[in-house]
Amino acid sequence: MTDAMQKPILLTGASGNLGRMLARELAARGFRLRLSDISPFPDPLPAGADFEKLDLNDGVGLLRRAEGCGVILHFGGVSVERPFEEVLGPNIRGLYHVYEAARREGARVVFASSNHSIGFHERTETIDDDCAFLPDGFYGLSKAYGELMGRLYWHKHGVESVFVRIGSAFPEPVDARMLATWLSFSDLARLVERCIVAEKVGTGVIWGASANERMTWWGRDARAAIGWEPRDSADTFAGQLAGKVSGDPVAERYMGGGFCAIGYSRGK
Ligand code: 15L
Repeated sequence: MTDAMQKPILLTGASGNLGRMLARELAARGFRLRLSDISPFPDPLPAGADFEKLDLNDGVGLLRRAEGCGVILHFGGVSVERPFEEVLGPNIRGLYHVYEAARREGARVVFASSNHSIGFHERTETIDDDCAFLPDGFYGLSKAYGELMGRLYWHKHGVESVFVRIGSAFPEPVDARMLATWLSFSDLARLVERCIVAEKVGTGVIWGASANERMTWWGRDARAAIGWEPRDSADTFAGQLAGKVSGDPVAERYMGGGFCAIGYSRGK
């Protein structure tokens, strides 16, 4: 058992779809959770968890909330493409507050990064964890910034981070793109558990997708070091979803899908 396991774990974004699922799953595995979100927690509080309403813009509040924590699971912030001014506070300033709290506590950060940090890679490529950031919007840019922030805090302060570039974490895949990008809730919960308990992580990138046959886009990452392999697969949905494409040439060409097409003005 690592030191991190004996201390409470701060989960930001606890009231979001992934936060709620992680709160439930991690509490069931015996972790002591401190939940936070700008919105109220919509479920009954899991055993061993408490909740506090917290804006990621509130640096002092975050420092206080993280006191004594061994791990910060950072799932908070804007989670879709939005105008720059809306992304700035929660996703840029908020990340600084999270990393300052991690530095002060000597805590590990598990950052919910996204495929949208690399969304403008073409689907014909296979890219590794050291590929170029090619964000497909201000949201994806904030995720790339978060990964770089994590590297800064590792090299300067020894703060460990796992950057999980989540594909599409939903209860089920809903379109043809997700036959490649889908990450099941159960694979995500086991991944986050491994990120908490792994002895040493330094800084590592994980491609957050289940064992989908169509996932030819994402190659090498740090999963072996963390001790994680996905178990689920979107393949069983192929029959019903293979034809469910957007019809937009930009969305279909790039890994980020529809996010790439938002406000696209380059000429198709
Ligand atoms: C994300 O990063 C979003 O948070 C989520 O809503 C999905 O759009 C997902 O990416 C995706 O690319 O499917």
